Amino acid sequence: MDIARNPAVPNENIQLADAPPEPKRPPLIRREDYQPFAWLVPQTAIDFTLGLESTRIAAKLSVERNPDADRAEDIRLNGDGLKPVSVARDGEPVDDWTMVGDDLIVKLPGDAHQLEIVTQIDPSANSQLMGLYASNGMLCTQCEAEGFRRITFFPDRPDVLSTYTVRMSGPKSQFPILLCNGNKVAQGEGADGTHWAEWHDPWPKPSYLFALVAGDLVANSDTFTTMSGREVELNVWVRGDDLARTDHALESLRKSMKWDEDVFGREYDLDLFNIVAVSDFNMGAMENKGLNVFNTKYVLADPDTATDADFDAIEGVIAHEYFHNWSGNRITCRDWFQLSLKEGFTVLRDQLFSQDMQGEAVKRIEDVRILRSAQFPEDSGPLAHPIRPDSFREISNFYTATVYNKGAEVIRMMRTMAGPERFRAGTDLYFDRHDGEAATCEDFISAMEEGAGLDLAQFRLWYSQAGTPKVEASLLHSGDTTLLTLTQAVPETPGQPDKKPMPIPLKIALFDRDTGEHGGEQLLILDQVQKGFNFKGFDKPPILSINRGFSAPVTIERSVRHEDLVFLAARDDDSFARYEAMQELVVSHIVAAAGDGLDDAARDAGRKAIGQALGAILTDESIDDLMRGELMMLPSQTYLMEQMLVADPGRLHTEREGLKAWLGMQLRDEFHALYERVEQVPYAGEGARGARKVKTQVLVYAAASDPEKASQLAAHQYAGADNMTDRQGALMVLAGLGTAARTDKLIDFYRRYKGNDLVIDKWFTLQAISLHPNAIEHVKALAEHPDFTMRNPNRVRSLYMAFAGNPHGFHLESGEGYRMIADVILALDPINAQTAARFVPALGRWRRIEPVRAALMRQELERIAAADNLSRDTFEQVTRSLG
Ligand code: B3K
Ligand code: ZN
Repeated sequence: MDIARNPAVPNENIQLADAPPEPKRPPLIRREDYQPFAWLVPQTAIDFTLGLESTRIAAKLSVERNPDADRAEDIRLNGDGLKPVSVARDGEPVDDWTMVGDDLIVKLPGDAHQLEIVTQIDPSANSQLMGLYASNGMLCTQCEAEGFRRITFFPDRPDVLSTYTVRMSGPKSQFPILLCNGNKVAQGEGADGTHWAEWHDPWPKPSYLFALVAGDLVANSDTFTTMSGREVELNVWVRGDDLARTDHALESLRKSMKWDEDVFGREYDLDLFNIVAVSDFNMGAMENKGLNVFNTKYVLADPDTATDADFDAIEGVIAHEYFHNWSGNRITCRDWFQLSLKEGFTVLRDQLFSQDMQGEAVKRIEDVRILRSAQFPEDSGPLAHPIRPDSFREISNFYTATVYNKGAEVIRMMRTMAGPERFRAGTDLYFDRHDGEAATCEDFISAMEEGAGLDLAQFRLWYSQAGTPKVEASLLHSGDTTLLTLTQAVPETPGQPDKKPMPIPLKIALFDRDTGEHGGEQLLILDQVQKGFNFKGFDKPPILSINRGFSAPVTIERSVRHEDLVFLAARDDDSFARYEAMQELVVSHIVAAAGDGLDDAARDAGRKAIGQALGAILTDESIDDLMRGELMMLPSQTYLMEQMLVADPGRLHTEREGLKAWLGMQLRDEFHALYERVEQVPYAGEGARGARKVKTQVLVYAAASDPEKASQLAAHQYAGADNMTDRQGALMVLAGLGTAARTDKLIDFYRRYKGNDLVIDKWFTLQAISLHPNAIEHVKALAEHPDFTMRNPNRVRSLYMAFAGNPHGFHLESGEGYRMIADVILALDPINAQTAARFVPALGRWRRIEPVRAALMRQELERIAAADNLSRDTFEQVTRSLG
């Protein structure tokens, strides 16, 4: 119907005529609109003439009609900010091309053609760090998702696979090392001090996996012999000064290659695997075929400059990118809506790897902590989306915890239901069936159904429905029978008001109250809104341990007695469930205290139960210190806020700190004894990592209960530290205190590490996340520090992302924290839109915050929305956040 004549909208015409012009909205791209591309591009040959300020790109595309697509008389090649210097078709220059927006349209009358397109770009002016850009005198690329179109005109979509041959030339003194995907097939010297190299990648790939690096780099090298006996050369390329900090990365790569052969049967498929570390990078790393590009943060480590957590993160990210060689590169995504096909699956693969390397129990707890602090808030806020989204304006906004981490949980549930062996049969079938293809999530699910023997008909809802399901569990005991009733509800999310029940696999155990034993773990599948399960043989109501191992990414709601949680926190044989019981005990207490409030007796009872559970943990000889350190951590304020429909960050902070102080006092002797024991463990001694974790946790409690004592202890730990974990832990605690040692040690740390960017990032972060009452003033001052720059994403994140994650500073009642982050978004948007947009979700949580602060947050979002020339990235996030 013609909308202007719609009688239901009488003033439509007038409004349209009088209204100011609509701001230009970037188009919405929909999953259901997918069409295969009209042309295939079997071969691509590119010649790069490299220069920091000017790089010339001559691309040759052989194209032929795609028999599976509608016929087209022209080809649309994506561009972003490019102008063609020249266009030739079948060897003849042509001028019958046109531009539609940023894209180049060239007429193609026949069934197969050769296109030659020349472009010229200035990498040094590329502050977005997408496409080809300059970083510290070197050139590197980032093409996922849509960066290749900033280099040359191309069908820049993941379902167009091409075989690439690349020639690159440039001044040898400036770019002694020339790297690209695949294998180097030729090299030589040119005129005037230039040199060149030619690279060929035999594996057809989408443009987002293209990579090129040119610079003055040195390598830490090794070899790996694959399961079929092929020798692969491995290199970790860095700047000269960083070479000594690359052993761990190289070793992690070797471990990953071996593990993927052993556990998933996947062998590497080139003779060369290169990793390059760059210091200006929008994210962690990138899995380009045979040439992974990494943020230095996930490559460089030694005990003096990297914490235990940094070492683990490096191992995990190296593994993640390496595993993409199969889950992402050999089998890629048909379109960007399928992103979780490669990301969710690869996160699961890296999590399983790290579980094998670092220990299953602690790794699982860490992964759940990340899911809860990053993904649960996403799922319950204005940016909620299913792991396979239905639409987007800017794909960069969908590299989210939902697509990655919830995506991994969804595949993990398949593994839980099938068991590891049948799961492996499913992944074998998937890899076999779709090798060399651009596949869909549906392809993965079908292979899993067939290979693993699962019926996933209803399970597909996990791909299409957003929102974290809530499961209510209640126990009814009568005679010797216990009835467990499970009820699920999937909350409403933007665009999805009505949800269907999903299959939720829950591992449970029922503990006998008298013996403290359970008769075995069981897997229950809750696949209806409500289901009851009967258990016999209990004289007294048993104690329920539920969602063991976090078998489903849901929240569990139940009314449970303190004493049962104390029992589970001290006795559950599932480490995750033990951790969970401790969390539940604390969460229920703080949420009640910060919500309706508690009277003195209730507060006392709650604290005592927590103190009893924590006391048992501090002295339990049956657990190692790594696990003890996990169990000692109180739930983060972000997670606590997530537990309340509307949270008052100030009250939560006060309650959480109050509890910490109380526990610190109450368990002073136990903490002291523990510290004395772990302090003796030398850096490389047995259990040393656990010892370091526990040490800093003790300081955290001491800081809340006895700041003077904590300051002395932390200063002592800092001064005596022979490693970054102890030094950073001590400085973190000091940064929150108002003592003289704070200033001393911050100055010392800066002097000691001046010039080491990654460590100076830590120095910024420790101050930005601190509990110090003047944290915001410190951040303001740090923004003026000569080492601060808006042009380096690591530095921006180290200061401002850290501050946005500091609830105590960000949620200042005055709204100053919100204003600061909004100012950052506006200032950063023209420089680096991807990084700017990543700050928006912090403000987007306004609906879940008490009304005074919520209004201030919304006001800042509106201020951003009103700005001219917002990037597509920020525009999309801000408009969705305003709702
Ligand atoms: N695939 C890349 C992420 C690309 C992000 C683009 N905005 C790294 C990874 O997930 O392994
Ligand atoms: Zn990935």
